[in-house]
Amino acid sequence: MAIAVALLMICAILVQKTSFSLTSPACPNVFHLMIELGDYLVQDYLKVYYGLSLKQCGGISFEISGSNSFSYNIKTSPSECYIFKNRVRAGQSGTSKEGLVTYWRLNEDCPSGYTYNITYNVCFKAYFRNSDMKYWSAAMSQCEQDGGFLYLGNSKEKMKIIHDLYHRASVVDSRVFVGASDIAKEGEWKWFDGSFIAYWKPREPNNRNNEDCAALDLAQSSERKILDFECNDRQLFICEIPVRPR
Ligand SMILES: [Ca+2]
Ligand SMILES: [Ca+2]
Repeated sequence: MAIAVALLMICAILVQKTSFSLTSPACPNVFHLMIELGDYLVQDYLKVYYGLSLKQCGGISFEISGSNSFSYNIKTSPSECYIFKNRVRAGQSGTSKEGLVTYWRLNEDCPSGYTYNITYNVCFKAYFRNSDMKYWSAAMSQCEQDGGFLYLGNSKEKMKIIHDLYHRASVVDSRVFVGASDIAKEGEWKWFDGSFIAYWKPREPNNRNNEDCAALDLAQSSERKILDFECNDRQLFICEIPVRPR
């Protein structure tokens, strides 16, 4: 226990928002990305602690072998700290719990097969071969296994990177799965981090035959290329992994 307390003292959590603002680098090896998870508590947490500070919660997550994300709730009293083994993201099923914010520990480098993008500080991999085609949930699992998630296409500029990737590859289908769904609640479309989809391909989403998973139609030249698609259709996909700031 004495060792655990000592670690908590020296190892402050660093929180990285999508704007890449950082807190003081007291523990430069441990960076976290803030995920606005929202109002669902994913139930398969390893442990819950009460009354810890955010930094202490991050410190405990760091100490527990295999944990790489945690959720923190300041609306409860005392505050609640949920430690997860796997990445937690929006769209997973859970019980209603207001005010949860989730943090992911960031990888240091891109895994093999991934390409680093300096603008967004993420690694990308396009699974664009015929044999890569997967159902949406299997595609998400592949990305999580790699250390990230399905592509987060929440800005027009970022979409351009994918467009360029697509035009360099010879692919069998222009539609690729990305990291948004309305599985948790029909019609409520969220990216993995809890942000809403801001623009769609014309006449989408239409929920035809109950479509709950997002895809990009890369044959569309405008940025309005997101459509809702059947989750149980095999498609190409793109993964991204956020990494520690350089
Ligand atoms: Ca739907
Ligand atoms: Ca559709």
